[in-house]
Amino acid sequence: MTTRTNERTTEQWQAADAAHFLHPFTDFKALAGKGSRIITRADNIYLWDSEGRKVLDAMSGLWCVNVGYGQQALVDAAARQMRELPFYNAFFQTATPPAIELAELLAEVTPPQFQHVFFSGSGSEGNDTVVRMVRRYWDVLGQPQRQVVISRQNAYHGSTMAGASLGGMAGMHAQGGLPIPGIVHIGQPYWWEHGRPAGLTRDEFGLVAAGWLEAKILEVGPENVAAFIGEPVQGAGGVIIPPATYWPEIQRICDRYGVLLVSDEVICGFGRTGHWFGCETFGFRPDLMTFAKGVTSGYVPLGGVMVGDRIARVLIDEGGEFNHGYTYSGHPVACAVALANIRLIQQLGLVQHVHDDVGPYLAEGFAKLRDHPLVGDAETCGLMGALLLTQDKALGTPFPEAVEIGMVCRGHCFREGVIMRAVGDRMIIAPPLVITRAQIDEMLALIRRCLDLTLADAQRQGWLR
Ligand code: PXG
Repeated sequence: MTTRTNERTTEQWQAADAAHFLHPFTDFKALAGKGSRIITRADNIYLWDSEGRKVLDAMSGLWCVNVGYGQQALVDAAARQMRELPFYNAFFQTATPPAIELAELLAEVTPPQFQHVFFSGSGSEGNDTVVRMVRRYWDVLGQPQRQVVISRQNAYHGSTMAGASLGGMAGMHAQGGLPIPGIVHIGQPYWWEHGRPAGLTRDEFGLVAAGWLEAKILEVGPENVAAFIGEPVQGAGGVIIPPATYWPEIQRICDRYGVLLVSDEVICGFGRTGHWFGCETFGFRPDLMTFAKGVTSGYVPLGGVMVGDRIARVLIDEGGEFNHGYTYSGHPVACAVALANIRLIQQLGLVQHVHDDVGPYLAEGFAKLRDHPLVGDAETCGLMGALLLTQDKALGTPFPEAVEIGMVCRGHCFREGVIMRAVGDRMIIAPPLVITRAQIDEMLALIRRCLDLTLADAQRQGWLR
């Protein structure tokens, strides 16, 4: 196979990278001093870097390569569509076959209230569409003052102005004068942060955390609240899996005040949690669903919003022109790849594979990591998992922030050939859905080895209690 690996040396790639490429969420100067790792090819659940080192990708790229790397059906779909019709827009009363067929297939695989889709190029753009759409909905219904969208601290909804505002990342809000007006936040349903210190069981805490939504609706005034948005499981926030009581109570509160419910399924969608969509795993019925990532398994960019009947009927029957859209809304190549990807998920039975086989198998393996001296908690939902690293396992004491224990562990992962993300003191994974039991064993052995190396560092540095 010809690859780009040998076109330049690693040093040459790194020098050109440092000279010209500003990476997302990166300290530019620090990276330029250190040099990027250059990833040159991939197959199945493995990556190779420019030094020829093999790495097990336990993060599916960036939570997106659900069908794994190297799927020929997706490559063929892109090549065929590029030859036949690489681009045409959907603005001026036109459409292309792949976009129509994908809309039809999405209506089939999503929950029954979804019969319509609005396409974007990414998850961030999808969430911008959500804000425009919920405000438009209330406007058409003669309640233009219903503008406020309620979100949560430590949520991630993207990096555009609306996406970053909806998100609850303090570091993002600190740059660029965010959030924009009309977006407010409540606490996250993270038991370790709020529930455990208050002496609540997880299920008790789920109801308390959902109650924060009701309190915020009453504070803002129900007549001013357009929607509530949340990720079924917070991904970038550190795989925060809410108590089972949380989402049904959120649903009840939204219903009570007529507030629209938006599920951001950018990470949880397309099989990640063991159902097609996270809202099915947690038992709620959203009015809108944002998607991206897994819709194409990341092979090409595509995002969008599934529009539930409650909203679609108003916008279609009474809305007139909706002044919103992107050049790449319904991009034919992206839609062709998404079609091939979703059909492959169906053919391989990947949702069932996660639900019945590798999801429970990962849960079992993760539970065994609880015996490790550094691991205070180990949780999974489908093929998402998080290990909480604690200083004192018995007491669940966190490490002081200055220790940056997650970054220490991530460094070991990098060197040992497994990609995990560190979010504070949570080590998280979301491997491709095609992963096998044997590969889960391989991944867990690598993770345990990295935990051991981190423990040795902690003992040497006197970080343990
Ligand atoms: N919603 C959710 C729930 C996401 O996870 C977006 C929206 C934005 O999608 P786009 O396609 O605009 O990036 C995301 C993206 C991380 C990380 O560090 C997570 C994301 C993006 C970048 C980094 O875990 N999720």
